Amino acid sequence: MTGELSPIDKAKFAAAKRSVEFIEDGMKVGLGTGSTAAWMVRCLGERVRNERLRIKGVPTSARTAVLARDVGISVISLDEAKWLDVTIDGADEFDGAFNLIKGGGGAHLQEKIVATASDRMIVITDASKEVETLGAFPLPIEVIPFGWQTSKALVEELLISMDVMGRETTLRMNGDVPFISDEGNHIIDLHLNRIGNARQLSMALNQIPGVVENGLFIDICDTVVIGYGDGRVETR
Ligand code: ABF
Repeated sequence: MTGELSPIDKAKFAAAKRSVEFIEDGMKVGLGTGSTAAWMVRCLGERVRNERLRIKGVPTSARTAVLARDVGISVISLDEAKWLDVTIDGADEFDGAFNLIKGGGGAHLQEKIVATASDRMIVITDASKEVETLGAFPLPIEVIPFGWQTSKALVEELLISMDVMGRETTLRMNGDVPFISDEGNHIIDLHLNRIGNARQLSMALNQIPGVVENGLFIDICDTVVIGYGDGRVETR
């Protein structure tokens, strides 16, 4: 399944492989998005095929849904599942309290809905994503296309009023056109450098008209599985 992998991919694979050991027969599982989560879906598919596990997967993006079906995982919607035993997903940054920045792949809206509807959330990651304070990775916010420039201006005003260090905001592009999420929205990336009070910022951002969801996951993740380039894995 792995062929010749770079150290970073070996680390992601190691974390992904370990994380699927948490899955038991009959579970309903949230399936994350991104390259680490894609390894997890492949590893889980292997267990489903080899052990005939009867699990149901709820994907957090169209691309994860395609991969999950390809590897033999039975896919249902969140509304069919209603509540999940566990969600396993990647992240862009995590801190010592397991708060996260997600959304570098533009899927944080579905990812947050699915993770929040789960008994537990396991994050799978390589060690480079651990930070003292969140914010070096640009914080994505998903905004509806209608009036997005007004929403962006309101976000900039908020950043000034909250005295956040970095205040640059950029519309995420896909080549020459704005990136469009699975929900048909745009993404604005906030280049903040350091987020002093992530909980407060998350709540304030979601109050702005047009903002659908931001990429801060506060008190949602309870377990982090960290992979290393030499194949070691640490679970916290
Ligand atoms: C998803 O994939 C995102 O929320 C996060 O942005 C990204 C992590 O990417 P990767 O696993 O490819 O490093 O989990």
